[in-house]
Amino acid sequence: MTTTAQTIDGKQIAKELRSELAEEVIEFIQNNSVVPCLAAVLVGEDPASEVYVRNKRRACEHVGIESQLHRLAADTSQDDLLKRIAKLNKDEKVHGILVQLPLPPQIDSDQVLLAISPAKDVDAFHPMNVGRLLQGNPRFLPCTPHGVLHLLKRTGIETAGKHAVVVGRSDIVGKPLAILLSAKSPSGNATVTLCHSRTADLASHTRQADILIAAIGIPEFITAGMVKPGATVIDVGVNRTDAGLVGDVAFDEVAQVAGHITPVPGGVGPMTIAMLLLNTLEAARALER
Ligand code: L34
Repeated sequence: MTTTAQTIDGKQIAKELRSELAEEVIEFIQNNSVVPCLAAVLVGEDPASEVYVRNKRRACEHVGIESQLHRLAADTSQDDLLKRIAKLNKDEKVHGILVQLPLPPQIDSDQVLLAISPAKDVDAFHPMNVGRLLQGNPRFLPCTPHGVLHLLKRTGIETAGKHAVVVGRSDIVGKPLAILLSAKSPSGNATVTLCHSRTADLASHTRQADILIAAIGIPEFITAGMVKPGATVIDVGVNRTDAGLVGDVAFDEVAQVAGHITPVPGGVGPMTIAMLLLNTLEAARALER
């Protein structure tokens, strides 16, 4: 017997979120006579980063958030990048700062993320914001993990008491998602298994998942045999291949087994961007208070 999973439409959910945010932005501007402003810093010309930053700026425009693009050459020195960040930290017009990753090899990313004012750190990558998240008192939720939680919520998928299996332990997705899903909070309370490249017998873990999160960056890595029938499968992968953009999940076959599944594109990606807008508005609210 084959079933077909319900596709979770991240593009549509992000759109709904943006129209809610647009109203909140109008209200914010009326109350504060200030327009929320995001400064995006793009170093070099990574083609994927170009696309993501363009999508982020377009989304800002849609909801009435101002955006600045700070373009720096691929051979920019660490010092020059840190100087630019220091300037943005001081600029009262700027509420959110985003330094698009990955950065070129001559740059020490940890030092860069450490230099961003935590109050403007709308990615929530600064160690202080990571620490607050770990301790259950987040200032901002990191955009991609928050986007995933929001997709689950809007789809009516309960996390409490469920077994969530996260595949991938990156600082920007897997690690924070594992923390959020296991947190004592309405979007958490799941039992979490965090798997990675050194996990033995990975499929034995993924097959236990009520909620399976694929965030390893390997095209179509999760196959039908790794999925429990009826599971919710969230695909965080955005892999650029000769065949185009593909996720970490073999969509067609997994959709025959899963209960719910996110597509790539049109799943988690648009949600990441919607959450960035939310964080920028939150940053503006906190800074203008
Ligand atoms: N600092 N660096 C920083 N913050 C982030 O939150 C990110 N990330 C990741 C890469 N580096 C970062 C993103 O923004 C990944 N990411 C991201 C953002 C948007 C999309 C995908 C990844 C996105 O818009 N995805 C579309 C397809 C776009 C395309 O055609 O490539 C989608 O529908 O999935």
